[in-house]
Amino acid sequence: MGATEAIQYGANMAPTEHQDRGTWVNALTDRRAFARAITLVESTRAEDRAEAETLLTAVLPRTGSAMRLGISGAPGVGKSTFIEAFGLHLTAQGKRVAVFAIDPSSRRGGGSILGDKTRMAGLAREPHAFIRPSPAGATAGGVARRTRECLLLAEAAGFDVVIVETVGVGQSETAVADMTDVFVLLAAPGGGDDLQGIKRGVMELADLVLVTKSDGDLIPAARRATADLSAALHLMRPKYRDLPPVALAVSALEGKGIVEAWSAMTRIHAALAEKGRLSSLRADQARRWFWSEVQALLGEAILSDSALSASATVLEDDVATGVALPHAAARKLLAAFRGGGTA
Ligand SMILES: Nc1nc2c(ncn2[C@@H]2O[C@H](COP(=O)(O)OP(=O)(O)OP(=O)(O)O)[C@@H](O)[C@H]2O)c(=O)[nH]1
Ligand SMILES: [Mg+2]
Repeated sequence: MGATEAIQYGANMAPTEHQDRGTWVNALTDRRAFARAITLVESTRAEDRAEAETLLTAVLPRTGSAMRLGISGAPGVGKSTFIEAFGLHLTAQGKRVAVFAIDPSSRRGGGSILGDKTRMAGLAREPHAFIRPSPAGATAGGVARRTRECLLLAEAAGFDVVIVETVGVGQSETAVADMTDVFVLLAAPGGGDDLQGIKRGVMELADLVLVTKSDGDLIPAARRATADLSAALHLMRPKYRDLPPVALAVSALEGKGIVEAWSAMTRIHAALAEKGRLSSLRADQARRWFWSEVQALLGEAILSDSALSASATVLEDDVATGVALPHAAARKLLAAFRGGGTA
């Protein structure tokens, strides 16, 4: 079973003449075929890209039905452990859950697959769950581009909830918030008055804040953190006036607050869907995605041309040394790009 056939089945498209229905039926639950489709989308090889694009374009009409959740938080806050407990809660309700990760930091290297699969061992074994760790060594922007596409594939393959997890590094939170419907921020108990070190800009992205590890000795600290964060959220201008973000305490270890967290998320999602805000949010996200692809492709086109990339290097140096104005240098490069020559 090839990746393309698996997704075509997921998209309920009519099988072509040479494929029998039995093969297609197996494909829906064939995780390996789905995994291969994801690998195809993540591939950086030019010929794979062409096939991936054909596949994605074919499934596009079948996308959009999942709840897209972003989950973020500092290293060690308990993201993986929470997603494991949360994901198992959802699969127990018969929901299909896909988890993707964006980790722009290099701290994991090649160990990421093993690390996350071990942390989410129960969920990884679930037939209704699919976990894909972040590809190692990629930049946040590069990973985010492909993760958006993986999210669409997962929807076409019938996943009900798609989770995109990110560690709070660089611009990854913004990237994840910009591809999901509901953005959930995880905060650690304790950490004093500095609100667990959460950047204000990140707090403003949150639709819901969950204070993790609310168990055992950490209960009082978690309670304080929840109260502090609630107060801080109260002072901020909410993204949606009728949906002010709240802070809830959870314990993935003891399974506490998981049901409440899920109901908070579904409440937010339903309220967005009801008033047509979800479709306009997604439309805005797609527009921004388009423009970031335009920028990325322009950059790639310039760098792949030896004369242009040589000009770019010279201009970059001029800009760095203060000889040239960045805007003027960029304009020069673009003129060369249009003319097909050096700047
Ligand atoms: N007491 C308690 N410890 C927890 C809980 N959830 C996670 N932990 C512990 O916190 C540590 C980090 O948990 P992870 O789930 O790996 O955290 P993470 O945010 O995924 O970490 P990174 O992927 O490295 O950013 C582990 O030692 C967990 O056992 C919880 O609910 N209660
Ligand atoms: Mg983790």
